[in-house]
Amino acid sequence: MNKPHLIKLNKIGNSDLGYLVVIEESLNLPFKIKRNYWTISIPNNIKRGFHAHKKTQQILVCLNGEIIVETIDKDLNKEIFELTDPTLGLYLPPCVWHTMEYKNDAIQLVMASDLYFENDYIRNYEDFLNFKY
Ligand code: T46
Repeated sequence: MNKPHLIKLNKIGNSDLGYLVVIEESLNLPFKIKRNYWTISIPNNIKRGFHAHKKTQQILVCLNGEIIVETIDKDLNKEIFELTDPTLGLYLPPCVWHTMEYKNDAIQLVMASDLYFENDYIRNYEDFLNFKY
């Protein structure tokens, strides 16, 4: 599905010992991971993002706190995802304008299909609207 959507991740364990959450290519990941990154120490209510990617696909997981992700796809459909559950991954296909708002000591883990190339970013909204995918 080439739209932003939530993927339920496998949670293994029990309340006595705690849980382990798995994301694995053959099970629930629609691409091969080439890069992981995470954000830390983000002050409350800060918004980041404001860009789209030309090719990179990503899965975003909120490990702690809350992350409100606003997405706008190429058809200009807008969606809001309120991430508080670390067993959910938000799949972001290419060419989705996204903005993240961080709350309550949010920790974000991202798995990406490509290495970091600044050239893959569309950081200007007008350029996003004009980009031919
Ligand atoms: C995204 C959202 C969810 C690197 O040097 N290597 C990297 O792998 C990344 C991800 C970033 N950077 C540099 C580029 C900038 O100079 O780190 C700086 C901050 O990046 P940016 O302003 O793009 O950060 P966010 O939080 O707005 O966006 C990040 C990712 O960059 C982006 O791909 O989709 O998180």
